[in-house]
Amino acid sequence: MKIKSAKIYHIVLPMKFAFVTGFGEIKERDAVLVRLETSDGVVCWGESAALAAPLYLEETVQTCIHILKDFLLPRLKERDISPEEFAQEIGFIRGNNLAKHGVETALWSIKSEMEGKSVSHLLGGVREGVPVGESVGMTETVEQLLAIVQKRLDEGYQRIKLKIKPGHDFDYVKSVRDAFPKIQIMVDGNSSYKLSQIDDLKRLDELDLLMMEQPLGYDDIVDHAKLQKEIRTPICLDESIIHAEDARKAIELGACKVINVKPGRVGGLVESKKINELAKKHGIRLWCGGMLETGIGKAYNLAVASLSEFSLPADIVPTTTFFNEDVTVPDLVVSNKGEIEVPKTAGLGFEVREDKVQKYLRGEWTVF
Ligand code: OSB
Ligand code: MG
Repeated sequence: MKIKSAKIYHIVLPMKFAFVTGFGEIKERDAVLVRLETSDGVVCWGESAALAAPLYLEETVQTCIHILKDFLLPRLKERDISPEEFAQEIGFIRGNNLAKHGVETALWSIKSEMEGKSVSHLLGGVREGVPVGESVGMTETVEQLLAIVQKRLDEGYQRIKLKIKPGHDFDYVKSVRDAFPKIQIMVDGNSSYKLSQIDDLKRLDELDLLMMEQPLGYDDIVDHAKLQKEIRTPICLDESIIHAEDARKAIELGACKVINVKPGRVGGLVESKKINELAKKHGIRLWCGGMLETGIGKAYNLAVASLSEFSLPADIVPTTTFFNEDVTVPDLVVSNKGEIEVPKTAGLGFEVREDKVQKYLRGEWTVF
């Protein structure tokens, strides 16, 4: 097997509604897709889940395209290379984790097709179904919020994540807690607070929250450790964990009790697996986050979420929650147990509809 062609597609999927967070709004979802084809005619896809603007991580759609086109994909030409070898080989390239993930994921599909085993199986996944929750963006009114939460609970989601920011927290979250006294609720601050606002965060302790995700600086672990000493609610880190070494340091410092592993943010499945090992050793709980990926990115997220320490509900939702249409079929389904099935077949586990890629296309590049 040799890789004989590498292409990049930039697509834009319209969203059903704006997703409002502490870092800003997402009104339409850009996606950067990687398509590799081997000498045996196997076609595999990966996704770099960058946003259009550097609001959540510093990478953007354009930086991803640049790194993919000029640094990562040219290395694959006429090569027979495993995802593990690739991850090792590009270790010298600093940052740009979302771009790296786009290539590594496509290589996992190739490996999976070659060996006839699912990506979850290759990673050592232990779960057939992944418990899932839903991330609810900020709404203008409490009535709108309660209606969405009710709808999501009816759809079977196991926990509700509420986006918060200073001035838009306690009353907002309390209204959901009062309306639904028994459900699992967590909050995500997306780095919109400072330690000096600790009193606002302490107040949330009385709402019996499952966890509080990344309230402080996007590159901070020191202040999160100080905060964790002052609050009962477990802190979950998202933005500040960009590789396994960060996770080790955060755990040592007591900066979190939970980690949201987004395979893209940590630069791939190899790194996600390292965090799984670390969490097992230190008794930290994990769950798989999401970045409003297309079905391509979600398929790999499901494989990661099947690893042993990913016991908490994942932010993995059917496409129809946020979008009208996706580039993959069939859509994910939330079972009556509140779980989404992990793909069991070799490859991505979903069909990529190239006609849909064309329908939403903004740009395409043939690297070789
Ligand atoms: O902080 O978890 C986040 C989406 C884009 C960027 C950051 C975040 C999110 C989400 C979406 O919360 C969760 C999902 O993909 O379902
Ligand atoms: Mg988050």
